[in-house]
Amino acid sequence: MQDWQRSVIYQIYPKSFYSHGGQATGDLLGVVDKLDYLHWLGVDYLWLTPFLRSPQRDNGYDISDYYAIDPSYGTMADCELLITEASKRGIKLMLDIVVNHTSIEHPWFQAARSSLDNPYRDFYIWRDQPNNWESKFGGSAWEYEAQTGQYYLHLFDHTQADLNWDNPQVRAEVFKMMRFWRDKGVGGFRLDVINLISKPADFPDDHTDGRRFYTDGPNVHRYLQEMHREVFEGFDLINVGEMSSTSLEHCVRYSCPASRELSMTFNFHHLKVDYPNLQKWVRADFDFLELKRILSDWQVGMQAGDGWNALFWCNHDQPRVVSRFGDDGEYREPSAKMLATALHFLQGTPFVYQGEELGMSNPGFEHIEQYRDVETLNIYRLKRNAGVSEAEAMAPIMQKSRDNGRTPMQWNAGPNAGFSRAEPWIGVPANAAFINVEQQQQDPTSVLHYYRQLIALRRSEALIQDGVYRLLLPEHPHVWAYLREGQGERLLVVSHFYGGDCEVELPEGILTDSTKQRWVIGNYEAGEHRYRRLRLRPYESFVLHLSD
Ligand code: TEU
Repeated sequence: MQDWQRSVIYQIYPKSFYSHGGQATGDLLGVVDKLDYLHWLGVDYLWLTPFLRSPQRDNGYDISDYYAIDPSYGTMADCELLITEASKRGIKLMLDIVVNHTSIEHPWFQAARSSLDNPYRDFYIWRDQPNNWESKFGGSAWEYEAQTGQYYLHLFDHTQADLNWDNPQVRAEVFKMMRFWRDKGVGGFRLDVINLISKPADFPDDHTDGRRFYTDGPNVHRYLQEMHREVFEGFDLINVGEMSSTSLEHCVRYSCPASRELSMTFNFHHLKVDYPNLQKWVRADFDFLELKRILSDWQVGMQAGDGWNALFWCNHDQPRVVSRFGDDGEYREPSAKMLATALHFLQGTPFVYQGEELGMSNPGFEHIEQYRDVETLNIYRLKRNAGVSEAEAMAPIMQKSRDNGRTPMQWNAGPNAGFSRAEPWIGVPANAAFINVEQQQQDPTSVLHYYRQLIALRRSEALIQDGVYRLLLPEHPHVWAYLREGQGERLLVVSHFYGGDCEVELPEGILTDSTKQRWVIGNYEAGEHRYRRLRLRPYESFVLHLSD
């Protein structure tokens, strides 16, 4: 195991983290202000979502200058200060690299769109006729450019034009830019939708939205190996690829050390268990057995192939996990802790998304005017134009909008949750009055203290890194139980995913009279478990270290 494999990464959405300048949006100096908090929490890396120059149509995932800080976030000097101050506390910064596409305001696109023979024309993907692929944000994936009479590809918003990675000049520019940031002292990169960069040459029509043709596309592994040689080789960097609609086989290839591509991969299969027939914009309960099956398959498959998982419940594109797979009412605290336990004992690198460590919940915004996200607004407009009623359009948005995870970090019970002196760019949930950092730091039984313990355990319990994963009771409809096994010892992790009481019977041989037990962590009081038959309370979760 390498040292980084014991680390925990904290994700910051700077727009909603902390405003040093007292603005509507957060800034880089705001992150500097909170470094002592992050150090106290114990995290090793900070992944900041994009803060480079951008028209902010997709909150920074639409970059118009890879070498400049967006003025709303501060200056290059602020960024350098952040890197230095973080490093004094043993924390490294991970930069979010968005190179599947640029903003259409990027000078490359501005040049490209100006004429058919401009040298930058081939930096993007142009066709005389569009195929029938759909944008991930709704509508066609092609936009017509009247000036040159062709369509350009955009897998996301029409202001995010896809780069043409088959052009060696594009790759050279991307690698040059990454070396620039590497040399500034960042500790790694998070690569946005990096498995979508290689498109098939013939752009075939599809009977669905087209993703099967460009996901894990024809040259993607070759391009990532090239990136590894050109940027990572010989440097102490960790790199996580965001893999959209990917497969286990590809993720093993992206992340196993022998491939020389990336350190680890994010995938989203476990976060589609509330998408009936893969449809996001339908309100639905989650399928617990499917959740357990998917996470288990990935544990087993990545272990077998020497791959490495990025582990996460939350990010800036997802609703809050306590509202999603837990209970954000009566059992908010135990369910937030249970979900954390279930995830943090898996093999891989856990990511904690700002506010998750407090058990922050979805804000429950009922009106479209409260939403800011381009995807949400696009979907709302498409649905309403198609005649869907207001109530029907809003129901899935309230459950699934990306804005659920983008409300300001709740620092204290004061005005604007202590996020800024000014009114924030997006609403603050009313529960900031009792769910906030200040209150939870003072309470040793809080969700926050629990996360702090989990983060520390990753360094002290070796089995978390290399124990062999074994799923127990695969068919149990309410409990996820697993082992992480080593020589003569194992961790037993039991998590009850529902309110109410429940009984489970562990398979024979796991808890015997001669088994030595050590309590590791749990969300109710510490205790021994002498019997195979367990009675679990609402959302109860615990971990025991067992040895022969
Ligand atoms: O997201 C990629 C992605 O596919 C999603 O998780 C996306 O939000 C979802 O499909 C929408 O239903 C990344 C970024 O994390 C996201 O914020 C950006 O909007 C997107 O890429 C485009 O850069």
